[in-house]
Amino acid sequence: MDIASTPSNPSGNPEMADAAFEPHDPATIFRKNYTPPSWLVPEIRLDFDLGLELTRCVATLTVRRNPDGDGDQTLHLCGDNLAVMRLLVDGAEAEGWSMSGSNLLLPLPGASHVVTIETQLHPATNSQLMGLYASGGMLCTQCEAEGFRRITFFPDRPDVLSKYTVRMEGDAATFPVLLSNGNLVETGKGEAGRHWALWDDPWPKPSYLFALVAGQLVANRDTFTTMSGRKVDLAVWVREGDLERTGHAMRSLIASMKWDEEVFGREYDLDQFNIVAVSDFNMGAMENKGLNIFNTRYVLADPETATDGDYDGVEGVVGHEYFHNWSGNRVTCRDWFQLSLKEGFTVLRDQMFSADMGSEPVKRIEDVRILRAAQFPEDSGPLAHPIRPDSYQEISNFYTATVYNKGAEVIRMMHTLAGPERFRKGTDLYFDRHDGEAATCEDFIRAMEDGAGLDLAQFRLWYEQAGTPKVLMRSEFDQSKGAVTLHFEQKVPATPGQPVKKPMPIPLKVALFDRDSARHGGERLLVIDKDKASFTFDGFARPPAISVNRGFTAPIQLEAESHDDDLIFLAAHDDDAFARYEALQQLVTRELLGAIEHGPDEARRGAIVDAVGAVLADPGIDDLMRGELLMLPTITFLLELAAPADPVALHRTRERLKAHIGTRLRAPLIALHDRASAIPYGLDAAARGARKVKTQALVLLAAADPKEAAARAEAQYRAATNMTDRQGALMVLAGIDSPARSELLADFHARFAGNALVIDKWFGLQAGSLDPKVLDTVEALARHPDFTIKNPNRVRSLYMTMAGNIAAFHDESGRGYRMIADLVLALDPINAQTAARFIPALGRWRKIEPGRAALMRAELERIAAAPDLSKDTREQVSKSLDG
Ligand code: B3K
Ligand code: ZN
Repeated sequence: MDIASTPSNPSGNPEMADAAFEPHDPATIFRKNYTPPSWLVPEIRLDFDLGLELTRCVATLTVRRNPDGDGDQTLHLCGDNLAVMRLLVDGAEAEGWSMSGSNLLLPLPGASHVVTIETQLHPATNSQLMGLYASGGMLCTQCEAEGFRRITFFPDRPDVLSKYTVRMEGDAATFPVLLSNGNLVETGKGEAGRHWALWDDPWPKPSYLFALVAGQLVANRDTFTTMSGRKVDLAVWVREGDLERTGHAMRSLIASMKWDEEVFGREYDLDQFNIVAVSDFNMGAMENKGLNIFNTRYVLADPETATDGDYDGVEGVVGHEYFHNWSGNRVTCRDWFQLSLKEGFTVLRDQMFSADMGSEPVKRIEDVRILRAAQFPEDSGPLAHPIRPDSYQEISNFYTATVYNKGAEVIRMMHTLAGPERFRKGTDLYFDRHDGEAATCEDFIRAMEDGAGLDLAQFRLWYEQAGTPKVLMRSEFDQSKGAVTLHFEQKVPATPGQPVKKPMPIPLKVALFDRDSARHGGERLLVIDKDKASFTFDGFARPPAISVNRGFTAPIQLEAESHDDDLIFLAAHDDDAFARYEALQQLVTRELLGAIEHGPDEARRGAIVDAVGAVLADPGIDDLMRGELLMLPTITFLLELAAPADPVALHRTRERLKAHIGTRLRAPLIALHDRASAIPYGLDAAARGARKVKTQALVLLAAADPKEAAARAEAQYRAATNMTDRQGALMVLAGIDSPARSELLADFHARFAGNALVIDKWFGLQAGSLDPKVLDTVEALARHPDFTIKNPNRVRSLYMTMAGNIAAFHDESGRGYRMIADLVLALDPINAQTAARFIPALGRWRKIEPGRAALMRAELERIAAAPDLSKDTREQVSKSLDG
């Protein structure tokens, strides 16, 4: 049977869908089954005797029966990979306790007790990087979501909030710096070269926000005085030698603290704020209270080793983690189904922050590009889930683009509906009402209703329903009345477990342009809240050009019945920068999807060349925006519209269009490259924009004339004073067969030997290249002495980059799929969280033509057949096969 034409989701078979989502599988946890904890832990003291090989932990829990609980006399303590070394209740040997799987059950007679638990940890062999682990000779922790249970037995759920006191003791030479959450209270010297530190965090917090760091670190220190006059000591801790690369992170932190005061009225609440950079880390960073732990990638930056994109990443992630201090820490989540409460909201906050720090329209375009490339495919695939999921097997699999980025879009729609002032009233009320609590998405919605004065009854569907709504729009012009009517129709697609959907409220900003004056009579906000809706506007002598979803007010797929002329007009004249970008993207999308079916449309290609030519020539467009306008839509986005399709054919069609543009616009592209190359390095928008267009020009020129572009890229590389220019040049060169390619790749490696983040780039440049031999290269790189499967950054730089390289991953032989499956099987026992992140690439098989889809499925089945798969990978694989 044609595999790609089997039902792509349970909509074809609702009975099966129901069966799959009922609570038969004991491993599945359901949102509807939430019950409050039976026991609370108002206070916990942790005493650590630190060692890389062996750390001893004594946890002293003050436990109290929860008056709102179910009265269960047994204290349920989660554990993972832990043995009980000692267990006391109120100072005496505990009795009657038992293990249930890896969890500890302790019956307690009274209403409050003190429970003491001793555990032993082995940080050096903790390759999962969850709980307490060793990284480069230091000790650090990662507890979200369920890592604290790898440190001690505890009710490891976000609605149990405790005040933490932490005492750490260890060898002073191995661990000169001892950090934990809150404020440092006391330090002292022990015997035999040991020392200790006592930390106290006055703010009750869930266990996922606990953190500890011990090691040889140096700090970039500064201070920040909050709006009420509290002086906060700031420190960014890194390994010696990295100190000079911490300035941008510190500046970003100070800017974030100030911005959150000004825009959201949020003030910091401790005397200290510490950031620590760690090179072995499963994700970007972690918002532990007062002690953020970061992947080095989002801390270290200097012009020589970090690109402008890296600088933006540091600023955005530093902001994101800092903003969690309120949206996540002061108000936390009741359970993990509410994850988007903190993540969606915090992503929106970091997006607004970055927009304010740089260019608002450019930031919006970047955010929408990420949404379309990462979230839309997720929402239309087997792993689709609402921003507030109903069930999960492994919560680590739900740190997704849906929960984060679509979650941000949903709150952004509230912002659009309310306007900035009323939105702020809503957030103020939310923070006031729920400060110190573990809240739900419903709490947030209610605060928005009460504070911002919105009616969100139907809007709640955005939290419940998965799937990207499709909105069809056509217009009708009545000459006699001079009126135009816009007809909208919305369809929310079926997704696994949700075969039938209800219409949602979709806010669309719209403007109607008079074609002669290129003006419109004001932007309007339309809300489409039924299956079908029509809106009439009069006062038009002839049909206006219609600009819809300006600023991308709703996260939808819009299919507008429009002529190329409309898009050409809007690409040239729309006064909303996003809409202008969007019109050009749509024109290109139309051309690419048409070309794959029946060859290029000469008239449309001509119009695209003219539009791009205008973008190159227009002095009213700044270079940062120009760089965006020069990028063609991604293949992942096109696959959403064309599926099931041959991705390599799409890729080639896209390359041909790039070549066509590069050929026709050779002279202005060369002029642009020359102009931009003359602008000296700086971090200002003009200089950054120049670097952006420099590489975009090279990309188009390389598609047209690789030989000529190789010479230009080589010159750019050799003249480079910074990583943006160097990486851009090498990125282009890596796809062109020329003697300079190997020479400069070798130069790059030698120049940055020992700098892990730059060596990651070196792997990525090769794994992402347009070179037809890229799979041979990846295989060879996996044997390179610098490659290690134990470091997530390195694994991602080689394999995630390859999985995103369309021509390589979708190689007709299936070799790309096989390499990813081999990686998953090798990585799963070492680092399950990182391994599971590779499954969605193979899980997209339904979007791919039948031949390749069968090969992708076969690899998923090979993974599924492996014994002892982690819960993480097992959930993703089985859903990808069945969902
Ligand atoms: N809250 C963390 C993510 C933790 C992921 C655990 N698997 C980072 C962030 O979103 O800020
Ligand atoms: Zn976050």
